[in-house]
Amino acid sequence: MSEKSLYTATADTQSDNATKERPTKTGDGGEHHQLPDQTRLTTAQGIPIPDNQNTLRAGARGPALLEDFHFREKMFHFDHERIPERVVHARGYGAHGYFEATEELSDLTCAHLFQEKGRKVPAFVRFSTVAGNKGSFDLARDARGFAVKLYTEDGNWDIVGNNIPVFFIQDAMKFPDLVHSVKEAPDRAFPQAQSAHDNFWDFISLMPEAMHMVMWTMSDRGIPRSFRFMEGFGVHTFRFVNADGEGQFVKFHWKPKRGLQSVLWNEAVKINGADPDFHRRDLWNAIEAGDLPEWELGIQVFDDAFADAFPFDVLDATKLIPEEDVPVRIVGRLVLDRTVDNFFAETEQVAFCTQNIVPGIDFTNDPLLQGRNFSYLDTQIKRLGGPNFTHIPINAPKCPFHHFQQDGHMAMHAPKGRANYEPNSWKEGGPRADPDTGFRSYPEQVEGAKRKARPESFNDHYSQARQFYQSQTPVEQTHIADALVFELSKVKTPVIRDRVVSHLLLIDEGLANEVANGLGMSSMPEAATPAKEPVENLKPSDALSILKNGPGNFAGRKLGILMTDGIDDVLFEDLKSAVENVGGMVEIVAMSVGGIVTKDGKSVAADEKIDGAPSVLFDSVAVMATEDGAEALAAMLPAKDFVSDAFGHAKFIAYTDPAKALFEAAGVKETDNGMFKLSSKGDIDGFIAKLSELRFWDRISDGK
Ligand code: HDE
Repeated sequence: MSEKSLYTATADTQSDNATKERPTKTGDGGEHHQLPDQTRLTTAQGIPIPDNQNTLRAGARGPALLEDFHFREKMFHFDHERIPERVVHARGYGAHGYFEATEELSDLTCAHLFQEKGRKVPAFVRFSTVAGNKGSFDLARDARGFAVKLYTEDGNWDIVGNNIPVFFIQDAMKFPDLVHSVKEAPDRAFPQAQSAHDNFWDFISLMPEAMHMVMWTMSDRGIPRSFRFMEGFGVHTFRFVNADGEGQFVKFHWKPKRGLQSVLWNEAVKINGADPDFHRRDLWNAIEAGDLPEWELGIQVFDDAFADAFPFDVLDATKLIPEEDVPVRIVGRLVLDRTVDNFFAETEQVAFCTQNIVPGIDFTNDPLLQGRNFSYLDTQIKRLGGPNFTHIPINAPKCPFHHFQQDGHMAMHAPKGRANYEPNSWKEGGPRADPDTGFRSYPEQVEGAKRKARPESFNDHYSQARQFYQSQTPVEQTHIADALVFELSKVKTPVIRDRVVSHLLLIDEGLANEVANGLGMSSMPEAATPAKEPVENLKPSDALSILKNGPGNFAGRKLGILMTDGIDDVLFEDLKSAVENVGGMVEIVAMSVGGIVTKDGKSVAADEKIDGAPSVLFDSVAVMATEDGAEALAAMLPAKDFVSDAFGHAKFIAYTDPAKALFEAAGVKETDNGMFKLSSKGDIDGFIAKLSELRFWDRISDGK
């Protein structure tokens, strides 16, 4: 084969991108097209590339030549594409948006963005799981990161929070141990993205301070339906500082506009198989569809007198302040309105640092927060390769900034002139510190003996865990017990299970009994010895329950309609528009992705083939089938799973009468009040009205 024919054949067999390649001068009188700059493929040095398919060789079948600078540059760059993933929160998903102050707060803080109602600043948010690696699945039972970067006019303010308001540990010293214990074991490198294993529970059972957060992660908060339907919390107590230098304590809350919602554990397990990207896809699709995710910013503000009287230490990140004690005041809103252009450049390279605060905000002495202030800056140097990560557009402030920092790896801002120190006496001498507007720390008095110690005020590890458990609905309490039984059943060492139950006895005896029974324990271990006797009488707090804070509507949720050929056009159109009218989305599932043909002969394309869209991906389902259609579906396992799972997961279900054959084949013999036969517009209205409750819990009275 001649060199020329080999070249042509290869170029012709390329995929889309490559076939766009134009013929180039081949030295045999072939055409030479000069492409416009933006479409001409070049090396990173800008040198035009004639052929992106073949290495430079000595003869078509000869050895590759080292002088092929194009090949070497391309491969060198590819070899270096990965940067270290985050040690924790490796799997995450981000989006752009804005924050708008809905209150003026100048009495509380001099933070620029709160000086005027309506002030807006750009924002970038990254949600994440904690334990899993970058390629792990979305529905792990885990806390979720909720990290917000606000590009204010006084610099970047990062609120690096979670969807759970308390943390496992009280002192940053224990963080590496906590994370080692929950991540895959170092010898076997599994299990991935889960806490259901010996190492985690071994550590936790030896760290009673973790019990409160364990209640949260074992609750439905650990398996959110979507990032859009979860709360965010700053966790630590921070300070607001006003222009007169007066300080108040503050805790930050993000409240989702669409209300709270979680999935069931049995769904989570199946979603991870059906769509490991369930959460990121959900966020992307919602923004692309214009259904913009939104949260309100709430603050709990309190003074030293409250802090002194509160039964727990406000510097202890394993405790929260119930909303009933200090109401949450809504002062702003966060809207996500733009997906990223490039995942790596934005979501992967974004560098959140708890130390990024602005004038008007300050830290407190929470020992967890103080440790984080070191860790985040330190980790960015490793991850992003040097001290100039603030030059990356996603991390750069959007307000003016001037300093004398210079050089280093990948420096992008080259200062001009000779003044690179201060003070100097040059005419163009550069920026100077401003005592009036510069960041000032709250002038807190500090004293004490230098020692490694935990204050006694951090000693009660069980009271708020109990309060959390007792604030849940019976369905939610059952989920917590089930989650504990599931996780501890994966623990192979009986003494670890015993130790966990010995702590549960101090939280709630009923819960401890349920878990012990679920584990088949022959005898109850003795209760653990608490560092401090728990308080029995904390009032339950409704704000801690998801089910008590549901959306009350179906907006932003998804109905999956499993359809067959020959269905009634009017009924289908009515159902679809009824869901859309309440702000919901509809996805069509059929036996083939080509879709179906209605009774009137109209083609309806499917979004998914039945095998790829189990009912766990939807908030509610409908089955619209003819007799023949139902018979065909009844012979398909994924279709039977579709309905039996929807039924088992307490979903509201609509169906056309002939579809009953499918339900029967799937073992759903009886209909109940959560199932709606559709034959008229009135039936549809009844179904839609019920959807606002999201689930028909009565169907699974034991909550499983
Ligand atoms: Fe983090 N945490 N953390 N963390 N954390 C990181 O920073 C750390 C803690 C949180 O989307 C790391 O850039 C220490 C609490 C979020 O990029 C690292 C301690 C809370 C994210 C780190 C904590 C968080 C991180 C890993 C104990 C909730 C993801 C890579 C003192 C309030 C941010 C990175 C993103 C990420 C350290 C505890 C939330 C290693 C030492 C408490 C949302 O710096």
